[in-house]
Amino acid sequence: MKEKLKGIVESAVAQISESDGMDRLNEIRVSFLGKKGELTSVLKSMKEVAPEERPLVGQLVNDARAEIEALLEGKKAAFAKKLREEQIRKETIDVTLPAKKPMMGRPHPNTIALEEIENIFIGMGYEVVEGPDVEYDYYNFEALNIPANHPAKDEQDTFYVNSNIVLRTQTSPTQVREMEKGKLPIRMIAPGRVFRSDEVDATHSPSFHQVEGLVIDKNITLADLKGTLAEFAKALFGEETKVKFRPHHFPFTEPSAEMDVSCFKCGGKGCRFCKGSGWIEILGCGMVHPHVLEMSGIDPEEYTGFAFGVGLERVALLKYEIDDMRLLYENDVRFLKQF
Ligand code: 2U9
Repeated sequence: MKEKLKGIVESAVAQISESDGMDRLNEIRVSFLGKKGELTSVLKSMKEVAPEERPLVGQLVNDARAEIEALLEGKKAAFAKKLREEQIRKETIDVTLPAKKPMMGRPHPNTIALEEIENIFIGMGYEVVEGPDVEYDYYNFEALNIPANHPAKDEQDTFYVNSNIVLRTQTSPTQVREMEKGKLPIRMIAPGRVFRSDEVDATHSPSFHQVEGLVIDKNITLADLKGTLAEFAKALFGEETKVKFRPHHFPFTEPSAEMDVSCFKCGGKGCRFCKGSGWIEILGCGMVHPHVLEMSGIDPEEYTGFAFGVGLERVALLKYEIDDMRLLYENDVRFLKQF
């Protein structure tokens, strides 16, 4: 029996040392220590052993089992170590390889256009003032001479929070708040988001941006308005840019006008870009209505002023030759990374 056990252990030692992986090791475990394994069958044949020898044989079988188990465990640990070493070798990072370039953010075309406009006016001594997006009806309409029955006040055009509060439809309320402070003269621009209940298409959006301007001082005339806006157009579209003013109507300015710039693509000859006319409409403007000055506590006999408003998206679309306003809001990286 002793010899038989010795033979079993030797065979186990040989097989374990030759094993090539965990699967083979498990097969060996089953074949020696499993229910039908070689060592188990020795225990089963105990009844053939003389009773006085059984404790000794039992001990020998246990020793053999312990030895085989220890060998199996040792080999298992060796395999695990080898596996881990291979994994570490595979996962080693070559720090000398060039790094993956991170995606860099860049200014949105609206932001580029806004900064350009702001810098032009800052250069002329204007202050940049911001105001709230949510406004009282008074500041958005009444103080700007827009009467209760004006179509702009219709719910189809304006988002109402309640009967008294709106999402501003223009940035003019910022100027009204500035006038109310009573610190004159005023030379300011008011950039910001505005809201109108419009359907989305290539040229409309329910939320867009404006830059409005306001100058109030003694002896401000239409000549100041024209000179200032002509300089603005040259700075924005190039020194050779010409401007022309067409009479218009706004409730808050009198007289009012729209300003066109000569087409910066064809120089005014007429092309696809300016739809053959040689001119491109760029902004609205006018002399501040005396009633608007009065309502904010400014004496129209002593002070006069001019104001203007330009759509920021319109400038961005023109300057960067973008043909659909929706591109400015979709934030598709493939579009944005071109600027
Ligand atoms: C005060 C008095 C007058 C601001 C003005 C315009 C003309 C104008 C449009 C440009 C394109 C709106 O975004 S747009 O559709 N704006 O044409 N805005 S004068 O006049 C003011 C503002 C404040 C106290």
